[in-house]
Amino acid sequence: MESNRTFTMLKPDSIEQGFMLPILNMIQDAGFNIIALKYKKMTRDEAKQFYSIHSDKPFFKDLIKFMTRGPIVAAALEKNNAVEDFRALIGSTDPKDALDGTIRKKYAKSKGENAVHGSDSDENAAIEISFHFKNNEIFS
Ligand code: IDP
Ligand code: MG
Repeated sequence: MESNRTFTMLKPDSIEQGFMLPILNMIQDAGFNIIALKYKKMTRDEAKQFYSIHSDKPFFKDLIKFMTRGPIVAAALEKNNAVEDFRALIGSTDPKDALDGTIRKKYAKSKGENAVHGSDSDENAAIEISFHFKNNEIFS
């Protein structure tokens, strides 16, 4: 069911620092099933479209530059209450505000370079999963 799915990206800062596998382990240990997985570099157009909701924000240009400077890991995740539970696992946008034990507390450097993405609603999870994966790339 779509409401049991969320979407994540391990951002370029995570990959550059060798945190790909530790973060994927944290995600699995928290009970999420990885049902789709892709290692890729986003084009500028893809990043602009993915983050289009933020296009009028002052940090948009930096965000696009950051998200396209190296590869990301994109994943679709399945778990009961996936969206909410995954937002709890990653912690606040700014790692300074993130709780102990969260991915961003452990691995993020700043509010901009904050290690991971997590969908903020079931509706956006579905949009973001289909942005990155075709149906035959998802193994539920
Ligand atoms: P979220 O990733 O916790 O949902 P959003 O507000 O949706 O946070 O912002 C999307 C992404 O844009 C953040 O994860 C972060 O990389 C970047 N961002 C958000 N706010 C700021 C800011 O104030 N300065 C720099 N980058 C920001
Ligand atoms: Mg967001």
